[in-house]
Amino acid sequence: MPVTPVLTRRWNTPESWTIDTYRRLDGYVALRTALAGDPDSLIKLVKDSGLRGRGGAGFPTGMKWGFIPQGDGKPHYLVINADEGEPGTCKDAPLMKADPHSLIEGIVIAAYAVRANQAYVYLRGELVHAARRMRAAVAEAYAAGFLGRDILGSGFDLDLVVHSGAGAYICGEETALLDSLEGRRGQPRLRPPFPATHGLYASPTVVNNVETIASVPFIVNHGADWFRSMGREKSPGPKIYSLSGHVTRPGQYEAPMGTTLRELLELAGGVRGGRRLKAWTPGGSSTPMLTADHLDAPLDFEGMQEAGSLLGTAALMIMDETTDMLKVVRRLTEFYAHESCGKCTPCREGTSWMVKILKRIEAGGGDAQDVDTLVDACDNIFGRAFCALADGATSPIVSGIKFFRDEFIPVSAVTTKPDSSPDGAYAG
Ligand code: L3W
Repeated sequence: MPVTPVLTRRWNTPESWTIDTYRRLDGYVALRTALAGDPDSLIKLVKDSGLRGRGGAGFPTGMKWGFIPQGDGKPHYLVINADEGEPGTCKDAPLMKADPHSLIEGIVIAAYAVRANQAYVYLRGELVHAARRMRAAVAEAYAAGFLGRDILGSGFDLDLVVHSGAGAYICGEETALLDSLEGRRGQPRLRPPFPATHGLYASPTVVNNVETIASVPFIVNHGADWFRSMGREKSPGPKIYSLSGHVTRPGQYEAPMGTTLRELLELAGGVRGGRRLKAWTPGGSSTPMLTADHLDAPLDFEGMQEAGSLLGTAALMIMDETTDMLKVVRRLTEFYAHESCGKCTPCREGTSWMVKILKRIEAGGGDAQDVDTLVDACDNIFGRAFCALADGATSPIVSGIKFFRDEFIPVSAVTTKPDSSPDGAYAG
C-alpha cells in the first residue's frame, strides 16, 4: 500500500490503463475544470503548489511554464521526457503502463496552460510495452474528444504524438531529446538559450518529466494546499521512489517527499537476507553514493544536498555489505563511456580513460597514484562539459573513493614490500 496513494492509486485496479477505468476513478474531471478557467490561473495554481520537476533537477514546474513567452506569434510545444534511462530509475515506465491516461490528462492541461497546440511524448526506445500502452490510450483519448479539435467544446486544439527514441541515454538530456525529435542525431545543445524560449524547431517549448505532468490533474482536482500538505516545505507533494538491488522487495514505493531510506526499507522488507547496508544511490547512478550513515536523511532536494548528494530521480540502488565497490564503479563508468555522445572532449575522452584506469586496478595492476589520478580526472571533467552526463559520470568515482578508498588501492601497491620504497613505508 503506498504511503500517499496519489500517483499510484489506480495502479492495482484491473485494466487500470483503459479510459473506462480511468474515467470511473475521477479521470478527465480535472481537464474539464482546467479548460473552464484561464491558462494563467493554471500556471499560478501549479506555482502555488510548489511542484518541482521529477526528472532529476527539481526545477519549479510553474516557473518553467511561466517562462513561455505569450503573444509571440510562434507555435509553442510541450514535450514529455519519457526517455527514462538513468540506471536504477524505474518509475515513468510503470506509470505509463499502469495509468497512461493520467499522463495524457496532465498533458492536455499543461498544453492549455502554456498555449501549445502540439505535444510529444518522447519515449525511450526500449520501453516497447509502455509505448504500446501510450499509443492505445492516445487513440482512446482522441475518440473520446479529450485530444484533437475543440476539446470538450473549449475551442482548444491539441495533437499528441508518441515518439519512440532509438535507445540512447543522452536523449534523456532535454536538448539532445529535442535534436532527436527534430530528426537529428541526439546531442546536447549549449544552454542558454533554454528550451523555454528556443526549444523544438527554435520555438518556445516546455520539456517536463512524465511523473511531473501526471501530478498535475491531482493538483487541479484537490488544490495547491492539498499538494503542499504532503512532503516538505520546499519539496512538497508525493513522490515515486524506485528501490532496486539488494532489497527484499524491489519496486516502486509512493511516499511523501522527504521520506527517508530507513522508512522506505521498512516498506520494502529491508536489505536482502538481513545483511548490512553498505552503499546506496539516492537518485540513480549520476547522484553521489551515500552510506548507512545517511539512512535518516530526508529524500528531497534539500535533504539530499545537505547529505552531500542529489535527489535526482529518486532511484535508490541498494548495495549490501557483500558489494565490491570497485566493480560497481567500473561498471557504471563503462556505462557512461558507452553512452557519452562524443560531442565534448572531457566527457568523450575522460570517461574512457577512467574505465581504463579502473580496469587496470581491478586486474591487480596500476599503482598508488591511480586513485588520485581518478579524482583529478573527475575534477577536470565536472562542470566542463555541455551537459550533465559528464558530471554524472564523476559521481560514482568520487563518492566511491570518498567512502571506500581502500577498495580502490591497486593490489600491487598494497603488497609492495616496505623496502621497495625510499623511506621504507608501504606505498599504499
Ligand atoms: C529557462 C532558465 N529554463 C533551468 C530549465 C531547464 C530544464 C530544467 C532543469 O538535468 C538533472 C541532471 C541529471 N530559463 C532555466 C531553465 N531551466 N534554468 O530547468 O535544468 P537543469 O540544468 O537544472 O537540469 P537538467 O539539465 O535538465 C537533469 C539528473 O537530472 N539526473 C538524471 C536524470 C535522468 C533521467 C531519466 O533517465 N529519465 O531523468 C539524475 O540525477 O544528472 O542533473 O528543463 O531547461 N534560466
